Amino acid sequence: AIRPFKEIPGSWKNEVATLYNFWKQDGFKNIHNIMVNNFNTFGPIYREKIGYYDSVNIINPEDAAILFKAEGHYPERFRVEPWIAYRDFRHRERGVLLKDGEDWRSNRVVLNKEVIAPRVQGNFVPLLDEVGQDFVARIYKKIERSGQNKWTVDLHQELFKYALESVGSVLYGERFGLLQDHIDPDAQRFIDSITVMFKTTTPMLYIPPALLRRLGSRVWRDHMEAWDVIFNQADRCIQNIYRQLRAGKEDTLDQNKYPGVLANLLMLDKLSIEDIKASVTELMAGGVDTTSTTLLWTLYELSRNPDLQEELRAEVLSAQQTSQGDILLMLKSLPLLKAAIKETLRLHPVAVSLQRYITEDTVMQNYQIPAGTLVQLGLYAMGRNHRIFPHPETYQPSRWLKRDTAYFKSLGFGFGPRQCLGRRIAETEMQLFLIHMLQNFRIERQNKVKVKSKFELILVPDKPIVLTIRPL
Ligand code: HEM
Ligand code: 2DC
Repeated sequence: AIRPFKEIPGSWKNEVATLYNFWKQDGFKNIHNIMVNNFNTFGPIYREKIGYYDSVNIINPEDAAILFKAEGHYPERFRVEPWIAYRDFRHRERGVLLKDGEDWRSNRVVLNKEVIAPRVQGNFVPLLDEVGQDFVARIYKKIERSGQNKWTVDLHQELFKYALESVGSVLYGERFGLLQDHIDPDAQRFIDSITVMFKTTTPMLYIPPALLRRLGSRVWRDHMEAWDVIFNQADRCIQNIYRQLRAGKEDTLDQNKYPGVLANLLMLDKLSIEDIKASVTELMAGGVDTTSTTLLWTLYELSRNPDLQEELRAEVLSAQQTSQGDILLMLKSLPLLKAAIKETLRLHPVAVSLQRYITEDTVMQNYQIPAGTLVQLGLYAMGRNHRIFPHPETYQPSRWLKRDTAYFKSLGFGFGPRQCLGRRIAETEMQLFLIHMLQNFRIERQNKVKVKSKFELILVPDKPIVLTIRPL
């Protein structure tokens, strides 16, 4: 018989104890480990209540499939209240990230065509490839300056710049020039503010932002200030393109040159200016820490697995030979490289979980779950579960190349119509980065320190990753 909702295991009956345990386990930085522990304690389904956050948690791919079948026509994920509060407070429009219902759908449909449809990749590739080349040139320069024929470095700031340069080039069809010697201080402030924005979100996940605002709390003020910097910088970039378009600047209107996502959206004239600005700002902000962190983790794994690094290099070099300079074609013949990115996201997902408010009564693990319930798939826990991924601790991209093994297991970008809007940009940008790095450098580790994840809204390395880069 199907068991009732209220019998789902978990500590949800004791909210005070949950909050206390949470605090004791250094909960805010540790959500991913707490979820792993909970699945170990309660099994593949458990219910949890923290503050106003009440969710059912699942871990199995089969249950993920059920979850996404019950997401409805307007899928909604967990609402990050401080992000919504900022926009309400400043009277700014929400972009697709925070919109819901028909408003979300109609915006998302238009954006999909410009940002994630398969045919747009051809537009992105030349731009992103150029950024990749510039990154390599910058590294050669650093190596030269070191005088040691190598460069030992924590690359995270460099990768932030690479990521912002990449997403900027695609959105605006222009280069910021962040990979030159002197970086624009406004761009640096933008980068720093995104990190602050993410970091200050976590303590507010379980406390109403309005309350914190009334208390004049530090974390709310820092959060507001970070969003202000993000929106103002994005506004400047958007205004710049908008003016160029209105002035009929030839370069922007040149039929043979891809003008960028923003110019296309403006010319298409299907969304209001405010809607376009809101979503382009989200794309710009969403495009920095996500891909850079994933790339840093990938380099970390390649430095720990030198044989695999050589195997990937061989794949890249042979794809280069056969494609004869046609990069779009080359990208189609790199199965192991693409599997490596999947493997990185398995062990080091950006999002600790995927969530949906289910729209119909559903059964999972033989429990009845009513419509309206927030169901979370523990993405980090799933990636490290030995029943789902044999030898989960080993970094092994080839596991993704076997047939019939990926059913609802590769979910790093989410799933369905509400999946990551930046996915195509992110994947292309990361593939090109790795191609250029493998073509030019050997990545070596500096020490054997094991780096773990910490939760700062997105999952990031808990300590610096220092690597040595050598020319081949
Ligand atoms: C949403 C992951 C890069 C913009 C999401 C979601 C995930 C995710 C898991 C939620 C999906 C769902 O609920 O099903 C990632 C990962 C990235 C990445 C792993 C890189 C490795 C980017 C980039 C951008 C971006 C580069 C912008 C250019 C967005 C936006 C949404 C989103 C706007 C909200 C979409 C909506 O609600 O309709 N991302 N992301 N992401 N991401 Fe990404
Ligand atoms: C954080 O419990 C943990 O892609 C919460 O590019 C549940 C939750 C809800 C939404 C998730 C968030 C988590 C992690 C960061 C995500 C976000 C949706 C989009 C966002 C996954 C798992 C992200 C990083 C976007 C951010 C764009 C923004 C900067 C404009």
